[in-house]
Amino acid sequence: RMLHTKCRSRFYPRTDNTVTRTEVPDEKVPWEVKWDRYYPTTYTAPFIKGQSWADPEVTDTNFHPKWNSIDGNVNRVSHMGVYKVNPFPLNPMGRTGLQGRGVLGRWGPNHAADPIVTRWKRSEAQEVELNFETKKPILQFVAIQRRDTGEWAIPGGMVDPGEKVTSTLKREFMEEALNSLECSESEREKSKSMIEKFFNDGYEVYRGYVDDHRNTDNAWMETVAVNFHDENGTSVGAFALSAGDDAVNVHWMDISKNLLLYASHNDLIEKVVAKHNAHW
Ligand code: RP5
Ligand code: MG
Ligand code: MG
Repeated sequence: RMLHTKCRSRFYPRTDNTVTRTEVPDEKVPWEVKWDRYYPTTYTAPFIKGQSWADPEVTDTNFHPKWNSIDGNVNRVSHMGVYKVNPFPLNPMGRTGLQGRGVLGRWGPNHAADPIVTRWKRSEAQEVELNFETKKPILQFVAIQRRDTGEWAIPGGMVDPGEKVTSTLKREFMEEALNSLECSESEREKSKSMIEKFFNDGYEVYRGYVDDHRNTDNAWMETVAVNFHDENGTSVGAFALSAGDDAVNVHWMDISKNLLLYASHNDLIEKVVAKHNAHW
């Protein structure tokens, strides 16, 4: 089992380094390993209080969540199997050094979707480029630079209550990589009809836990990552990209093992590379 690391960094995000995680050594990550004096700080960001996308406190007498279930519009089922609740949901990948929800809205799993849009890297003469050493074709994916951390990432986002993952994939790609929230009506129609067609043919590469720096002992990110590949580069591969919403930049990024992406996005990209037998 992979050990999460990004959610064991010293400072919790968006707290001006005022919220510190308890240092969790690798061997103490699993809950099964006894740690009697494990008393991490509890932190829930003040700005999530009362938000429509956020849960109330577990102690709120009006809050009756159905853990490990589809709870009305909210999916509280984990892709990782049944999680423990005592009385807070317990991170299935182990200790993170922080209790509470941090900046995450939901107790337990917070579901996201990641569209991994790929094409082959081509020369000006439109020939697929091979890597000099591996002699394998170079794959490119649509990467966005996140406003929050400045890191490059897959243009993913949270599944809205009641939303289908297939819709989240399209919506987030359109918002973050095609700037659908700010472009003209006619541009939006154009990209929408292209995306509707192109996103029909997806290949699911992963569903499960994400090692996200926002994770805590009681709230964590999970995703469904789907690859949409433009083999000839004539569909989305020929489309003008434009960063929007939480993205400050967007471009077709060459894929190799040297990538340093947000959260565990490197691992997701590696799965896509394996599927296409591309350069890594
Ligand atoms: C990651 O955070 C997921 O893999 C997804 O890419 C992203 C969703 O969160 P936001 O982009 O909405 O912040 O864990
Ligand atoms: Mg988004
Ligand atoms: Mg996003």
